[in-house]
Amino acid sequence: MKISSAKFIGSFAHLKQLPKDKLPEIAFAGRSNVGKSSLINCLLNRKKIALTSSTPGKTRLLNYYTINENFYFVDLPGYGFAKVSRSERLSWKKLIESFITTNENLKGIVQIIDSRHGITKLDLEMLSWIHFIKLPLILVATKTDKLPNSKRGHLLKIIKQEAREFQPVDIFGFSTVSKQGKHEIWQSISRLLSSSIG
Ligand SMILES: Nc1nc2c(ncn2[C@@H]2O[C@H](COP(=O)(O)OP(=O)(O)O)[C@@H](O)[C@H]2O)c(=O)[nH]1
Ligand SMILES: [Mg+2]
Repeated sequence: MKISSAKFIGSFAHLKQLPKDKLPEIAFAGRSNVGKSSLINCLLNRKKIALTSSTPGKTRLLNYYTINENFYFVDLPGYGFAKVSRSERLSWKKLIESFITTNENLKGIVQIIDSRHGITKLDLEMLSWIHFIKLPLILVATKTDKLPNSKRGHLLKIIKQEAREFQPVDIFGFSTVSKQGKHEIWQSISRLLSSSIG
C-alpha cells in the first residue's frame, strides 16, 4: 500500500460523533500496552501519528486516522488494564460492542496479541465477539523480537492452533523492531478493503 496521506482526525467517546462519510474502516483491537499504536505507526510509516504510551489504559477513546483520504484506521481503546473500575470496564464493553455490531463501514478487525503470551483469557472475549458477528479477523502476534530465536516458530505455531476456532483470515507474527510482517499485514488489510475502495 502506498501511503500518500495519513492524518489523525479525532478521538471519539460516542458513536454518534463518528465520521458520516461512510468510508471503509479497519479497527485495531487488543489489550492495553500490547502494541496497537506501535503497529499503526509502523503501517503508516510514522513515528507517532498514533500515541504510544508506557502508561497503559490511557486511551479510552476511538481514535480515527484517515489514510489516502480513502479509508480509516480506528485505534480501539485497549482492555485489560488492571486499575480500571468496574463501571469503566462496563462502559468500555458497551462502546466496543456497539461499535463492532452497528458499524456498517467496518471491513475487518486487526486483533493484536502478545506473541510471548499467546491468546489470553482477556483476548477471548474480543475474539468471540468478532467471530460471532462474522467480522473478518486478522490476528497479529506482536513483539516477536522479544522471543528467543529458537522458540519463535514453535510459539507462532501454538498461536495458530489456538486461533483456529476463531477462523482468522490471516495470522502474522510482527515486530516493530524488525518490521517483520509489515508487508504481509498490509496485503491482508488491502484485501479486506479491496471490495470497497478503488
Ligand atoms: N520490543 C518491542 N516493543 C514493542 C513492540 N510493539 C510495541 N512495543 C512497545 O510496547 C509498549 C506499548 O506499545 P503501544 O503501541 O503504546 O501499545 P498500545 O497500548 O496497545 O497502543 C511501548 O513501549 C512500545 O514501544 C514490538 O514489536 N517490539
Ligand atoms: Mg495505544
